[in-house]
Amino acid sequence: RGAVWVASDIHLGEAVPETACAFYDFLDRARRQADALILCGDIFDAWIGDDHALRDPPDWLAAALDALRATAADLPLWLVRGNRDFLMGRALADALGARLLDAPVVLDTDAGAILLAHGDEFCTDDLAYQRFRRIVHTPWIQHVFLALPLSLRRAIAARARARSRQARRHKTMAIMDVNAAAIARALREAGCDVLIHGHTHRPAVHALDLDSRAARRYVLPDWEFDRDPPPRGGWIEIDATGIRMRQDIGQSTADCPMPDEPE
Ligand code: OKV
Ligand code: MN
Repeated sequence: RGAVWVASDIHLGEAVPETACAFYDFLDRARRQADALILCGDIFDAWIGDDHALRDPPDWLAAALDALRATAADLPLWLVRGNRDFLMGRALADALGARLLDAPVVLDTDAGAILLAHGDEFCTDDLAYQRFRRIVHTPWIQHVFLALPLSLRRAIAARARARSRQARRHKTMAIMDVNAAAIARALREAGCDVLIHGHTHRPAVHALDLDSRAARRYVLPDWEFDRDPPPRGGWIEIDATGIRMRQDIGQSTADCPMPDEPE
């Protein structure tokens, strides 16, 4: 309760120091201004096991873990798994002092009951993706994957990403958006008339008609600071006065590390 901030789709990875910097700036703000922070999936662009991250993290990942740990020390931090970092586990949450949230989940907020999910589960028109999702969400398959040596996990992940990039070229915008019936079904099942999700990178507030009741769907933006300005990013703020989209990000990026200039 109090002010809950929700963000998603930061896609942290080695390639985007500016995005990471803007995100750390946001974390600092959340520590001062929010009462709880929920990161609603795709915090990381890839995740091949908590062991990899915790044992010997590369510099960019060590920095991200430090920032998240510092945040969790000041306010409750909840992590939702996305379609990319779906392998985030208990070991990571424990190491950060954060909690994992199993989505879809109904939040009891000062603005009422809100259904929260990453959003990929609603993209039911994308049959190839849903097939991939069913496979990699199968518990025994995850166990086998996590038991493989890191080098092999890295190789499998690289192949999966390459194949996915290839497949996306043949998909239309409509196929990659959420399915209206899947949204209605989720809201109906949860008994909610507000949904917040990310994943599609199409920030918006949609008015819906749910069995002749008014419902709303809030879509979180993704974060991207290094290419094609203006920078993208933002979050949703939930408190007793309502639900608001906020995009006032990245105003103090002066002390950001800039990428190395080629010699
Ligand atoms: C995450 C996505 C790569 C989309 C593989 C079992 C397997 C887990 C995995 C491998 C890939 C996560 C863990 C990654 C998301 C992609 C490409 C497309 C659309 C298995 C369990 F292979 F054995 F079955 N993976 N990685 N994609 O690189 O982070 O979401 S990943
Ligand atoms: Mn996503």
